[in-house]
Amino acid sequence: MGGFDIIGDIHGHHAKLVELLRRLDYLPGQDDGVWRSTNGRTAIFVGDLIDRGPEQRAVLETVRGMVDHGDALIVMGNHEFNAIGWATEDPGRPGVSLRPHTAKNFDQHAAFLALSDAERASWVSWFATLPLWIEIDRDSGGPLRVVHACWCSSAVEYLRPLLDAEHRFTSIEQIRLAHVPFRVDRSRGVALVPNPFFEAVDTLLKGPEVDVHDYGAKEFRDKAGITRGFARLRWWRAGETSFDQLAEIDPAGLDGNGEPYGDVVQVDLTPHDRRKIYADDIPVVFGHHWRTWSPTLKVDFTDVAACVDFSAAKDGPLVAYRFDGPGPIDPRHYLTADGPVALPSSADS
Ligand SMILES: [Mn+2]
Repeated sequence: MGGFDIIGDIHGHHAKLVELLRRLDYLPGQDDGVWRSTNGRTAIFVGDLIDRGPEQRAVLETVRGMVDHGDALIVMGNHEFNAIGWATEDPGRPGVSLRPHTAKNFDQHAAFLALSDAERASWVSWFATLPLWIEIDRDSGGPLRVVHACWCSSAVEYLRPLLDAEHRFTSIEQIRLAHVPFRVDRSRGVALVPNPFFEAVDTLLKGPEVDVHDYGAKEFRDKAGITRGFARLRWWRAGETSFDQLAEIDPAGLDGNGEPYGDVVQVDLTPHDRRKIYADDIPVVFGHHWRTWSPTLKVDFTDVAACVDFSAAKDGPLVAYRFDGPGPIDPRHYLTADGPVALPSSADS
């Protein structure tokens, strides 16, 4: 009895969600249609319900029904955060949204924008009430931490006293602050200084990045063909120290000139960037990072950290991690609609 089923980034793929819920022994209520566990378990969604996939409304209705009836918890993903910014006028700049309505931002958000204005407004006001992280203590079946992209203790502790007791934004002003990378430091005249509120929210919802130039590494092209000088950091890979192991750059991809990238430089992370690597012993489950099924030790999970985003937005499976209390992360607790992980060692025995 009890326990938590932590479900990865859905991105509008309702068919995958329904298949996975059935595999997890959840069934829709005969009276209300709300999906709930037949074993007394609780689902936890890591965010990114929307964008990309074909069934935005169905995903939102299924998940919200579960959350409203106490059958699921959810944290905010960067796509929910971006939806809030797209739809919210900057209080200081009438007519201008917090998130710019650029072509690139439109393309990323197009599937959700296909819903009517009134419907979107209703979903966006729900998004604004979602917590930025969840902590479950030992008495409630933990310890367990859930966050969309990255658990960074300094970011969490910076935000904790500013957010409400459930780690949610408290005002439009906070949502505005979370969109402003720099602020004016009046004590220094017109100097623009980094805004720590933006940085903390950005780290939790989008993950930390490293500047490739700090390591003498080449810029690279991402999946969308955009040249990037900052690489996502595989912050969960505790014990690794080298840039090539920790920076998310595909050696089989292209560099900034469109040439094959080749080997990524092997040089130790700077002390500044090393502080972004998870060093706690409390289990953390997260999404966002477009892993490739099936889960691999030290690549997709460690003893204390488990990613559940295996690219359901594209061709990958929607994945759950079944958390049953203390103990190291166990790959046999990963599950897709097709079943549990096929482990080479257990297949032989
Ligand atoms: Mn994400």
